[in-house]
Amino acid sequence: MLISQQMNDRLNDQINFEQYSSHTYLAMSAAFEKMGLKVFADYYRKHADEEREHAMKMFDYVVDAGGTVVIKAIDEPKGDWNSVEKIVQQTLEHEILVTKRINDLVELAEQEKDYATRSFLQWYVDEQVEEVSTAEQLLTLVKMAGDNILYLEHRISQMA
Ligand code: OFO
Repeated sequence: MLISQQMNDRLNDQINFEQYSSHTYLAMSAAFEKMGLKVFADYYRKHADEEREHAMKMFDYVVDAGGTVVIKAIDEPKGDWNSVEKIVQQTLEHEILVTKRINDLVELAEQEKDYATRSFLQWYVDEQVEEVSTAEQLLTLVKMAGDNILYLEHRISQMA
């Protein structure tokens, strides 16, 4: 096995967290469907699919590194599903949390001189820059739109 048992366990935790991210964005998508904001709903649904891809990319890496993938229960997403601004604010906070988790994994890889995992994780480091930036932009737009949230849907479709 190319990776330590500790790294294997932490990657399994992150696979679970990426799936939790997917679950969370799917819950948000459902909330937007309920509000009749179809473009927001589609955008979040696509984001949910991307999070599942992040989980599967890590799944494949653990397999390739000779580790063992362990699939665990996914927590139920929680949030205020009635407010567009609160959902987008939660998205930003979630992506900041994911960034911290990826950075912690990078730190462990460097401590263990595990350069294969360090290299693998760079994709996630770069992805998080984009995800945090997109969530920040979205939150700014939502705050500016105020009650005119429907006008934002066209802009969101361009960001997707
Ligand atoms: Fe997996 O990038 Fe967002 O959370």
